[in-house]
Amino acid sequence: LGLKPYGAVPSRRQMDWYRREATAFFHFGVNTFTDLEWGDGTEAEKMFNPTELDCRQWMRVIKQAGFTTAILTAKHHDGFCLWPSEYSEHTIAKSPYKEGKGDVVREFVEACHEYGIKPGLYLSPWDRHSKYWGTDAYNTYYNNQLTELMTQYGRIYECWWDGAGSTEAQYDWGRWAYTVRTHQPDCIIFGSLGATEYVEARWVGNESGYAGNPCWATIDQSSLEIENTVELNSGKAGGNRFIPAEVDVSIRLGWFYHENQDGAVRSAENLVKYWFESSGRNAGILLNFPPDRRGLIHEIDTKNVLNAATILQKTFAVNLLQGAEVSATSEMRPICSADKMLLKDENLFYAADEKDLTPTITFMAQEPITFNCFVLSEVIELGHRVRGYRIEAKVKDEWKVLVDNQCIGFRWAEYFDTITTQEVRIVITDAVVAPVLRSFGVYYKPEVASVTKTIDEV
Ligand code: IPT
Repeated sequence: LGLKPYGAVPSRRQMDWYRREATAFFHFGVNTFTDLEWGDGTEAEKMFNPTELDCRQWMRVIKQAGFTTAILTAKHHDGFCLWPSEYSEHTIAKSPYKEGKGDVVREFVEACHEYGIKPGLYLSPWDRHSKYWGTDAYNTYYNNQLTELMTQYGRIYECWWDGAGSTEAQYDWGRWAYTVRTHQPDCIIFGSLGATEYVEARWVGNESGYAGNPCWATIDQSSLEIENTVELNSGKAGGNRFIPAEVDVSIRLGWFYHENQDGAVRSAENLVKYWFESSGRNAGILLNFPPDRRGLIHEIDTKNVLNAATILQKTFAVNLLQGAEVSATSEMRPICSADKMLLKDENLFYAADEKDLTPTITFMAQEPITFNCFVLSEVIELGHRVRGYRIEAKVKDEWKVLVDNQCIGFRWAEYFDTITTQEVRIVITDAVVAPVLRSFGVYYKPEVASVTKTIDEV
């Protein structure tokens, strides 16, 4: 076809990461029992004692809510290890849980496998317990723990390097990245600060649950290095690295469970908004569920996330443009004709004529349709090519602008006031090379209130 990639493009691992779509985060450890967010490392191991721990319950909930991947805090900043690390005395082996024979990392990974969820692990670089932290010996200590996690628990899909507490630290990131790469060919590295040379997914610059508009997957290496939160949020068109954003946020106020935050759980409505502002903005979902002192996802969290998932499933069940007549001001016929955008097969897509940077693609539905959101995808494997576009609907013979945007990427989705029309078009207003678009759909998102009553308390 002669379609050449433009600029920085995703790796095979990053495409797998995009396609995994939604990852659940589990913050669990001594903080769950001390009611803290950041333990200082002096917590007694005997504090850790979940009474009904069941990682399978976690998996049932997230699976039903449409997640494909899950990440567990194997060790948070307090240094307490949820697995019996050979290299530390501050571990689950000294806790009353299963009389010191427990291994939550193992339980987690086994539950993942049982439910077809891909496991990932968080191992905090900042360690407030280890006497080695802040010295060169810590590089070996951390590397040993990382090696345990990367070699004893099967295939791991994401390694999460939290930058918190590590601004001044001098770590041997290259050695740690080498450990991940050697043992885990499918493992994406999330990270920041000194690790930027090795990271494949970036922080989105906030913990409030939204990517920027735009949110380019490209960004400059220099912005990553200084952790420029504005650029982390929006990326940079033409940036020299392809490092897509991951939107980590908690379903509750805190990352860890606190009973007094049972009233501060994101509502289904809020979670739907989160989907649009992360997954719908060319970024990854990383939604945290803090297991409680029983070791279970709390009932309120379960109910809200399942209600949100139901809304999203209902919304995207039918593309209202199915069966529409598609035309474009230019198209690479026959292989990349514009009608390919309505086919589910991701190997079929639309490409504008090589010389046409500003095509318009028009969709004429068989009858008037009523919708309030759209989803548009670029063939991101070929790079961010589009730099500006509008979505318009014909109303009473006039084209009405629904959205006027810059970025598409793996997926761009947005909702707006409900509109009824028979004709919709995508007007590409700016591109650096001829646009290549994978799919387009318009949908009707029901009110959250319409489903909340149909789901029983779990
Ligand atoms: C913040 C870190 O500074 C950043 O590097 C990244 O790890 C981020 O957390 C992940 O959410 S620290 C937080 C208190 C904002």
